[in-house]
Amino acid sequence: MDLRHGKVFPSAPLLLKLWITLLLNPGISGAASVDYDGWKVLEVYLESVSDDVIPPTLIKLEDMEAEGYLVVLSVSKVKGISEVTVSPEALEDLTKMQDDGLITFDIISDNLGKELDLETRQKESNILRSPITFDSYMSFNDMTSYLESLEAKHPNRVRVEEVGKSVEMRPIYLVRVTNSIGNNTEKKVIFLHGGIHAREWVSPHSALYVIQNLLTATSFTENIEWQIIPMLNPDGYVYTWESNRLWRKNRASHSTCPGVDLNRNFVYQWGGIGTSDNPCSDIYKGPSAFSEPESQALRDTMLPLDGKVKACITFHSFGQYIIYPWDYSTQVTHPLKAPMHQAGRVMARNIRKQTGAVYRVGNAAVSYYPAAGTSDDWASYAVNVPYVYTIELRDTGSYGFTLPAAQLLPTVNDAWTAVKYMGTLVQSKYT
Ligand code: 0X9
Ligand code: ZN
Repeated sequence: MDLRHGKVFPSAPLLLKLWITLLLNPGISGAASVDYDGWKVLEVYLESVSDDVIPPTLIKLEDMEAEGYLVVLSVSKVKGISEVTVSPEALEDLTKMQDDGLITFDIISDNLGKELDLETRQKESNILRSPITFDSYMSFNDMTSYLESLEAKHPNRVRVEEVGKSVEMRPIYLVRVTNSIGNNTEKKVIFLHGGIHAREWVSPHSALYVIQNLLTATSFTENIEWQIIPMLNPDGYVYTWESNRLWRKNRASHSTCPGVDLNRNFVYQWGGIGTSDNPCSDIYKGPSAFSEPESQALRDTMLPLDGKVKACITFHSFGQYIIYPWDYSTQVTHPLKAPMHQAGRVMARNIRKQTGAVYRVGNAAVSYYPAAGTSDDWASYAVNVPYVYTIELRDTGSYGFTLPAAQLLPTVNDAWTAVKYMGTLVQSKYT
């Protein structure tokens, strides 16, 4: 039982049920496949508390998640709810808890499995189209083939380098795009990374869409070198295709519960608020800062660029937020809050004009929730990047992580619209 918040939860009979749930669904934390047929999606109401306090119900939900009891899909401070998905067996217990006044929830989707079946049918066929079209989700192998084809097609503008290998030895690629490769010593860098969280499929797709768009014109690559790691967590991504669609972490095996949340594994403020030392938790920080080869790959690529990187954007989903550091505390204001907020608002305005989607802008800890050891706080602190953002892409919760493929193109367009503004801002301010 996780006692890190000084609470013992759930109660003994629930624990018994929990182990039955775990036996029935070993893939939640282990290696077998998870079938979400019959799983419901709930909106659980969170207490309204002050900024730097985690609502007690959210602590309960995170503890239950670490026990394999449910999966937390999202937390919205603004709406005061957390979306979770539960097996039919676990729902019985949650209903009992609701009856006992311990929790309040509404059921918002009756069968997550049905939505996932639809998604499976929408996955791309094995034929790789070039240019890639974003009308369906790409497998890791298709993404890799696409990236490996780029240098031959654009020899003067692209370099694709392996900057590390994942726990399961898959390549982590860095794509560098500029106007003339080789002539780049003085160029400012815009750094993008995607795919930290395995189940957030729109994230690596956004990075690929940006690469494709940068290559169709030369204006955004004038005087700038773009450095992009589209897929930082390839093992997790493959796992979401093959075994558990809602997997978030990498696939490290530090204990019987696999995986480290890579977005809690960076050294700056490592282990602070919004992290867990329980390996079974979805927000497990890892045994030490930078314990994971995937976070090391980002560190080793970005650190030598200290002072050169003028903007860094990391793509996540979902919720439609453009948020900036600090992530780790609601109490500490970033010295560059004003320019980051202002540019964030322009990105949101441009997205609204371009695609109609509404993105909220604000400080990550205050307008979203505090989380320590994240890649964006680290980029801001350790690489001195003046404009740092996490963009939580579509949607606002109707489908969440399992966004239908029909919404992929509009979503990656949101990302591209935001990124384009960063390109023009960096060009006008720093080159
Ligand atoms: O929790 C995270 O790592 C990110 N959200 S997600 O739902 N995609 O997992 C947010 C990280 C940004 N920082 C803060 N929320 N403080
Ligand atoms: Zn994420």
